[in-house]
Amino acid sequence: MAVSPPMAFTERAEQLRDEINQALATQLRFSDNCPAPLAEAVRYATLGPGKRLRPMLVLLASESCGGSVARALPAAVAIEMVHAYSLIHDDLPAMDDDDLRRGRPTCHRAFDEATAILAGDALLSRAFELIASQLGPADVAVACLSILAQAAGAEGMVGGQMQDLLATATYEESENAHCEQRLESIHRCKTGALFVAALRMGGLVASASAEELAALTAYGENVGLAFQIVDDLLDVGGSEDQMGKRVQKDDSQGKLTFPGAVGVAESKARVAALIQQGCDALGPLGSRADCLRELAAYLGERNS
Ligand code: GRG
Repeated sequence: MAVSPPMAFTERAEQLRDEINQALATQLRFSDNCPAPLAEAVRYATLGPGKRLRPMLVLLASESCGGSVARALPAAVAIEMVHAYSLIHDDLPAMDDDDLRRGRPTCHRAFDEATAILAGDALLSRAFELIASQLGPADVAVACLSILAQAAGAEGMVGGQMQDLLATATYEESENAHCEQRLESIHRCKTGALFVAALRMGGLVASASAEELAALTAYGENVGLAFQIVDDLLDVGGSEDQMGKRVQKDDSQGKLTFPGAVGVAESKARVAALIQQGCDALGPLGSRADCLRELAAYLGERNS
């Protein structure tokens, strides 16, 4: 029997994105107990055009450890819900005060501020409800709940956001020597924690060994930081059309960024090194992790 060639990465990514989008839409159907404007705001903010990177990381991590997409899907959908909540809250006037997200008005602009806050809250709760009710077996579900809660909470994403607010409020040129360390810490919590959680949940669903989980974690730490440095670079050099959000905001808000701290050329060099280290870490997973390697390369070169 003829063996078909491996599916090109972009084709595979498209296929996974379709599956994620379908599952997200299904999981965001609410009963009549949910007020209609709240359901509408949740669906507006979540189902809009996003890259779906975090759920894709869950699914590819699972596959790279021999697991199936179907079993990992609840964890994938849950982490995208947490991500969507973070974007809604990050855009609020009390945070980044943004009007544009994914090329459309932000949730609080399309609805109102109170509805946007509640939409974020509802998404966060729905994420945990989904894992608890649809991921099995029970010990894996409990482990995933714990991983996601830690990554999203005060010592992860929410803590990173707080660190970011504090750094912006106190940042002065004279503190440059400490900038890099502070930046890495902010990025590892604010963005990196969810990347690592995605990979570890994917591994756990596929009954990964300790060695495989360590490989996925190291990949997530390196690629997560690279992703955020690219985000900083795109804020300097990208366009609003490409990014679907306002650019050149970091500098005008006095934010601590990698290009600001080490320059554009050094930031690009760090991205390349981190992507390489991330891919090298995948050694124990062999060729089953090729899609994760290709995803890392894409993340290093993305322009949106
Ligand atoms: C306010 C609870 C709370 C958390 C805020 C993660 C975060 C913390 C805020 C997100 C805002 C932001 C610009 C973070 C930095 C990089 C990032 C996470 C960008 C958006 O992620 P993408 O590019 O977005 O994966 P899409 O739209 O493709 O899903």
